[in-house]
Amino acid sequence: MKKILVANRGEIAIRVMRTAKKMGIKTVTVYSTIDRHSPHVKYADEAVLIGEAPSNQSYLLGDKIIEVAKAQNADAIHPGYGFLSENAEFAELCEANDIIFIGPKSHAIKIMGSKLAAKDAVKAYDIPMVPGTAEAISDIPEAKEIAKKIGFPILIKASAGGGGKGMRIVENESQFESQMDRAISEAVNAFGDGSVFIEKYVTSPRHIEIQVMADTHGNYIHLFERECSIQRRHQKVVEEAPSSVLTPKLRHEMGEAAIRVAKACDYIGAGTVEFLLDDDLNFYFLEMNTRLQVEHPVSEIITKTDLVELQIRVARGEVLPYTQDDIKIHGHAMELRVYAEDPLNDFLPSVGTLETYTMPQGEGIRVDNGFEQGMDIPIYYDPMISKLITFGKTRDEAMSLMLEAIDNYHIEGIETTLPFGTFVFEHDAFRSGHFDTHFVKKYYSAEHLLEQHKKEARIAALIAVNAYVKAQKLLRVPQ
Ligand code: MV4
Repeated sequence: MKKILVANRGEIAIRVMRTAKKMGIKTVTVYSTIDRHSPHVKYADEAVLIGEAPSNQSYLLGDKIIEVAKAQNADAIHPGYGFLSENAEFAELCEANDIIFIGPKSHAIKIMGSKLAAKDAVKAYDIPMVPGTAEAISDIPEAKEIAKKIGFPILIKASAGGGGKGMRIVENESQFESQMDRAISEAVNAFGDGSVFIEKYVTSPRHIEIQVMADTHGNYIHLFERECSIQRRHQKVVEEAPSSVLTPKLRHEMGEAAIRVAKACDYIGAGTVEFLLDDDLNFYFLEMNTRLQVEHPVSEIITKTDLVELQIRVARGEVLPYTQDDIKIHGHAMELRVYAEDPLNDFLPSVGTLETYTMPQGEGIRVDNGFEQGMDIPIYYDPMISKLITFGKTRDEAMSLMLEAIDNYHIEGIETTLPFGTFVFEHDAFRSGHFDTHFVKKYYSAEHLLEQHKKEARIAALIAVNAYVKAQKLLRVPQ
């Protein structure tokens, strides 16, 4: 593999190219008109303009990207996350054109893209599942009987849904029919597939996911867990590894279960198996993400691996260079997603120019970044600017470093989620590890940040008064 085309933008495009360069592989990337001056374009050995700003006229144009790959003699395509990364047809298109798709086979992408197909695929693999229906609901009265047996509240989920889309909680029996009708029509409208199923609603779960890696020779390993419970509206904001709640035994069991899920779909490459963990530390399989995830760096840090390098090596047909026993946990890593969003204004996208943009650096700090000072944040794409990652020997160390790093991250011109990060990393519930997926809803409001601002303003005022008094004293020195 001499040249890789990176079909993405921003921080992840740069992240992938960093490893390709390290491995002596040439890089080519694609870009839209609005990304003309983006760092990912400058960072690549070659860059090709593929279209206008909207993703469906650029980064989602599979045919065009294949054309570019052929014209530039790329041997492989890395899709990053989002865009074409979980598009089974694109993976097939690559193969049909003799280009290696750095990811799993389309077969695995297809299965895991449907929650019901995923449940069906893993059913012979002894994977713990939330009690519920295994097939699309066709008979509503029958489904209601099942719901009654499971016990309310229950959750209706769309098979084609994802990221929390197409879910409905049903609190009691009387709402069952109306919620079912709504869920089905929503699923038809949003996904063109009205298949829904029901599950017992786990009321205050933690979201724990396991990183897995598989090669083309039948070897599978897991790289432990990431705790991703701190999210708002299904958008993760803070992730960490390892989780502060898993025991070594539970960690082992979840790792083994994740590997079985990967085996169930003949997985190849880097993947993530998502689980819910309830109050009694029971875990249940949710879904598998068939891509490299945003939060992969925390796993890389604690396992001392380079997941992009492993993806590339596996894609070249190499045997995984590690067996399970080689993978150990070293220290603790935290990640904060830095979004161009205003935490004081319901996290609405904050557009504008990065008037000031300087990143923290030093021991225990990694920033996976896609922007630079003077650039505008385009409205066309995900508003994530960068990921701030810190690590230390202990969880406490990683958290202290994070607070310090946030203070040393200087962004002016737009609002960001950095102050929200301070709120999370100072919060007792987060610091003590006693939190679940309801953390943000339960504890956060804009008033908390305003309080924080007020405290800082008070301190600034005190410092100013102090300096003034000192200066006055100097001036009044007797002649
Ligand atoms: C659940 C659940 C509770 N019970 N399933 C949300 C996204 C999708 N991947 C699955 N999700 C959930 N499924 C049952 N049976 C709660 C959630 C959920 C959630 C899961 C992980 C992280 C954050 C979440 C926030 C709200 C709900």
